[in-house]
Amino acid sequence: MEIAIVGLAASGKTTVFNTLTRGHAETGGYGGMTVNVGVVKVPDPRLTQLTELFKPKREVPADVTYLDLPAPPPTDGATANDLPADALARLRNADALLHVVRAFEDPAVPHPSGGVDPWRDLEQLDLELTLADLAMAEKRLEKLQTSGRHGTPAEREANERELAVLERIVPGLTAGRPIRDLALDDDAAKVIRGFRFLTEKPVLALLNVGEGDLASAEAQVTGLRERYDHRQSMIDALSARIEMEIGELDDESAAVFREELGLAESSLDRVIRLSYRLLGLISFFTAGPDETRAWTIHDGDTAVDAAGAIHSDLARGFIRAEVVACEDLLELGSMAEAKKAGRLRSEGKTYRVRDGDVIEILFSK
Ligand SMILES: Nc1nc2c(ncn2[C@@H]2O[C@H](COP(=O)(O)OP(=O)(O)O)[C@@H](O)[C@H]2O)c(=O)[nH]1
Ligand SMILES: [Mg+2]
Repeated sequence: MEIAIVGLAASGKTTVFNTLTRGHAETGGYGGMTVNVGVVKVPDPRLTQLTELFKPKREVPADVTYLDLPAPPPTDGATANDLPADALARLRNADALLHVVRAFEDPAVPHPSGGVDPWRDLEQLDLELTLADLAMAEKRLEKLQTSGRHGTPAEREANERELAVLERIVPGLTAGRPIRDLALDDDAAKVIRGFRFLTEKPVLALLNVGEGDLASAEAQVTGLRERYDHRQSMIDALSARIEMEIGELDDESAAVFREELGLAESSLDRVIRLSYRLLGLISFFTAGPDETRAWTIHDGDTAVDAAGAIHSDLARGFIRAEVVACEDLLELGSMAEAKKAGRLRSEGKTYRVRDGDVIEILFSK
């Protein structure tokens, strides 16, 4: 899973990136045009408990990659298209966008557009993303309209299908509507998958609130949620400055500090949890003497999909899956005990995997 951190200049993108990755990328300034990349292990207490039970040689958590992309210089009319080509390509490849929105006041960090106004900033960046998609969609649409009737019958048919989807998307984008709001069905989504449109990606907007404004953050979030009525979109808040400081403490001091501030969980845990929900992802586990491991699949995926996430050979030669819920296994203490208690189930190809299943795939080579 790859999540791109986007936002206007000086919104706190790099600070959020450092918080999530416990990194030390340079903040302030436009950071040149470098792209920061950080891989974060997904914290999961269930995996930790499985590891305590199985005492394997290694533990392999799921991971998430965060990208911190440079904002184009805040000149009038700069758009996402003004990103360097490699940064734009990485942005297009991301599975979701983490949109950092500035809500903190700090005279030492002037806001590029004057005063702090989260709603204006949220809309402004969305507009840039919409324009970037529109430019691409219109160009392709024109091309198809002029030369789409050439080629083999199969090519013409594919062009017709693409044309039909683009003809829906372009008016939407022109009216400022992100592609994800169109709720395209699977077939339509497949036709345009290659474009990697930016406004098709799920968005987690993170309000970066001031150190002293944590108490009022919830009200701000509620207000924005009401206005930002897009599909596959979530709004949350954090104080990136505080989270970065907490990240530099040892675990015990961090817990004390968190308690004092009334912060229930680390922003890393929270952002990851919300990202999973946003993307409709779940985890299943494999466990044995060699390793315990968390795997990421989509909610709705079947036992064969899970096998395929591990290795394509397992999907190809799939016989059946032995499945036990993680809580049952932890409670009963071993696979053998789970079996005795009738909690270990044999499931076929079409079994819909549940979050937290511990799975062993039986397959023929
Ligand atoms: N007071 C305050 N300053 C912040 C906060 N988050 C970021 N900053 C500062 O704002 C400036 C820009 O932050 P940076 O992360 O580089 O923003 P970016 O341009 O979006 O990557 C830096 O000087 C940060 O220290 C915050 O929550 N509170
Ligand atoms: Mg930055």
